[in-house]
Amino acid sequence: MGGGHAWTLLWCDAVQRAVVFFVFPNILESKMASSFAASMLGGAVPKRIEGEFAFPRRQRFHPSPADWRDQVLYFLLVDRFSDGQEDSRPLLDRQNRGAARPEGADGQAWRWDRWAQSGAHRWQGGTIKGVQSKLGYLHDLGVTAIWLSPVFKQRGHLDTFHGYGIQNFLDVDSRFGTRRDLVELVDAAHQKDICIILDIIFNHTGFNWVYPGGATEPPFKPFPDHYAFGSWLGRNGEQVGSEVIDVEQGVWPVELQDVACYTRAGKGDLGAGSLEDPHAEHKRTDFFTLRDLALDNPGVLNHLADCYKYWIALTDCDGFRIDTLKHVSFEEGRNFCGAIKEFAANLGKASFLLVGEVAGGDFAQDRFLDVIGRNLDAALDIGGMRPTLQSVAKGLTHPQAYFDGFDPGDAEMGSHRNLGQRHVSILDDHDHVFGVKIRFSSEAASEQQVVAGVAIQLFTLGIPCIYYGTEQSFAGPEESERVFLPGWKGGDNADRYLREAMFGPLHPRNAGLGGVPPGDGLDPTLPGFGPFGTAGRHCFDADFATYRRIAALGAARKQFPVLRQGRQYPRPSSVFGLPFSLRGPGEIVAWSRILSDEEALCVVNAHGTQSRGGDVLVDAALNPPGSALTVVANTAETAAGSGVGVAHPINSQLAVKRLADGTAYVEIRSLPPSEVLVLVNHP
Ligand SMILES: [Ca+2]
Repeated sequence: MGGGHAWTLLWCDAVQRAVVFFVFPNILESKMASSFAASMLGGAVPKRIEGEFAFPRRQRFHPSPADWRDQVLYFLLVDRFSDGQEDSRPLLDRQNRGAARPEGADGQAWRWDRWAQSGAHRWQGGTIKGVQSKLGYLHDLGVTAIWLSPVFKQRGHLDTFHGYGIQNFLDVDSRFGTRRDLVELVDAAHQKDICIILDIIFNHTGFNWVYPGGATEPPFKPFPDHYAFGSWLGRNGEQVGSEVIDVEQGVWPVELQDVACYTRAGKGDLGAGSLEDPHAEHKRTDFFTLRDLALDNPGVLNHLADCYKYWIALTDCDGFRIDTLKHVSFEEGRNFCGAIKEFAANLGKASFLLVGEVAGGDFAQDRFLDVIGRNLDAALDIGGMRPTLQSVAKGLTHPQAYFDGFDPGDAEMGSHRNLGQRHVSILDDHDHVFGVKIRFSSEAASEQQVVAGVAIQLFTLGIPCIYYGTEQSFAGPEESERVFLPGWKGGDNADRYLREAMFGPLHPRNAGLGGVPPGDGLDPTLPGFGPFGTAGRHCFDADFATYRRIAALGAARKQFPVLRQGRQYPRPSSVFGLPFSLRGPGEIVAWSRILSDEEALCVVNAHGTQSRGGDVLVDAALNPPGSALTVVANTAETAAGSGVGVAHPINSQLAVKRLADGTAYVEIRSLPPSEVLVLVNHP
């Protein structure tokens, strides 16, 4: 086809779209979804994954990003992020939290046990439409990809707001919205150059059946022993026998109603057995009441892979975060990931992202990346490095401990981290598999200290992921109130405190079926699980200083490829003329990224309450005599709103100086606590 002809077609298409947009905006919207999506959304949710419909091939889908190192991920729990109704409630006044602790429906004063109960056991009301309403907020923060917690249909009678207990693998939970909502979210996100990553589970299903005698968590039976099947559960969790009749019973699609799909080994130890053993206890056990899938039985793995191909084809999403990957065998992991990658590639999504959650530490992450190879793009870096990153940013640990983690010859995960694209860096998340289950800011020296941690994520090797609420310095209730909180820093449901509802509902949904739409389903007897121990106030504050600091750092990262793709060099520094060295905890943490002839120097003050400075080494060859570095980001200036009186204001230059032996350095002075500087040699 000649170029001119193609151009004419393109031009006609553009004009047609413009006309359609102004005259019939809704038609354009539906045109943008694939024909597969249009046909799927026009009918009921499929009951079978095999044979009921045909998958699309080579249609026009959104291409995946060329290089995921360029992306900034944002992880949110759909139930806890936004309901899109923030206009109906005020922004939280952080200085006056008492005003956002209303008395209960019974006239009793605010009670911490009720707030905590709401957070542990109730859906709060966040929706997919709510996420869509915050795309502008996330875009301006610098987010380029959103990782949604699982959106698939859960059991109506259970309060699995986290989404990891699936009852129907082909439908969206009605508490989150509809399949159409998800398709529209992906489309709207793509229009803002934001990717969507879905969180998927193929190791287990929800609590959809019981063992014989109604047993829920019988003791583990080692391979090849297993239990007989008991009964499917019905709409209310009642036993309905061995046959599934309607869509609220048992599990869907139909293929998963074959009891041979389940390992049925009971409840074992999630850490027991060798990683290398496909029949190890940690691979065969149920996840408490969540039922382990027997992926080694013929057909089961294909059914699961097909369910998730359906979501790629339907929504045009850009990647998957794969839950509990450690609990499937290497071979099953490799086969599943290969099937997904090839399907996506055939739709034109050649770098569809697969990120694995491999619990159990750096060694396990490393092994899965090695064994699955190119079909597993990256692992979540949730082992030893997450607490190390936190501790370095707080000035409690020597930065060497962090940078050593990139050593290909020494550290587990080092050879993968050193590639920059094989790990997703995590400062906080919803689980904190290692470490105390409180957010970074809960025990920080200041509101802005979390920015030091995010800066290290954004500017060192890896794909950074920001956990929702980080940009608002979420910390839970003030210290004086924490003594009243059940499970704070340990005990039952301690992870609730990692999961505040950012949109600040006044009340949670009703428990069980009473909270399932239709109907508003709110429970007036409990407060909503709002941020900082409040209810009825949202916390989407784009003027908040932490948000603005992170946005400024994200903008610098977007502008300079060297900050995303450059090689990484920890930088020694010197004070008072002492020898250059990688300085200890609570001093400045400095490193350079180098790409071609460009050097970017990143400096973080790891001291939480005092200013810090030093002479920081830079590359002598890239910064010849007479040259200077230019400041391109200064979080202290961003927070103040002006460079007046701020050391090293944005666009100012620092001369590169030299020792007699030729060592090149710049003089960083008076960097305030937890603030960040970025300098480049080619602005
Ligand atoms: Ca398993």
